[in-house]
Amino acid sequence: NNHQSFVLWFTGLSGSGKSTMANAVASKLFELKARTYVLDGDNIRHGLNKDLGFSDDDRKENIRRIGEVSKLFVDSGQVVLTAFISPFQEDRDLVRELLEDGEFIEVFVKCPIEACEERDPKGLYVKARQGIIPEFTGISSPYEEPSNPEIVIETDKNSVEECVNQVIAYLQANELI
Ligand code: GGZ
Repeated sequence: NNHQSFVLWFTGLSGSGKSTMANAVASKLFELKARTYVLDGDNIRHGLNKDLGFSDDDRKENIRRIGEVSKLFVDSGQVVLTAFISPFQEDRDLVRELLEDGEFIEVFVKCPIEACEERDPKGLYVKARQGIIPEFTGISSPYEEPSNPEIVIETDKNSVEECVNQVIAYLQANELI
């Protein structure tokens, strides 16, 4: 174990590739002997945050709790990778402020909504367009693009491997791993 503790905070639309990227980067970091943990909807929204929905207030509280949990993992010496839409700049900034300087690495998973909607792996965009799912990010609920992210990966232009390499290169250049 010869690495810093930090959070890679992946933010982007539904279907942009946040979970795919967080897991792919975690695998690479595991090979590099880093201790990693991925927080995503599966282990947070189904457990700790199962009382929360998708109103603006609930999303805010979702991100606040995830920020606090991330801080605990960082305190325990881990590399945390989070994969949540986290649509509001203010909420992402609050997590940044919770952590020490340099511990919060905002990764904008940039992918045009047209491409996300084309992928629609769970059929959610179709349901959102039909109004069956209300307050859907990018359709009927806002997504605020990061104003100053540490890393931007473009999942419609580059392969998963290329995007992973981009993140790893950032971490090495900043002597975090
Ligand atoms: C956005 C929704 C919604 C609404 C359910 N809006 O693509 P997915 O399915 O697997 O990821 C989305 C996930 C978003 O949860 P987050 O915790 O990341 O959101 S936030 O950070 O805004 O709190 C999507 C599914 O939940 N989902 N309803 N209305 N995404």
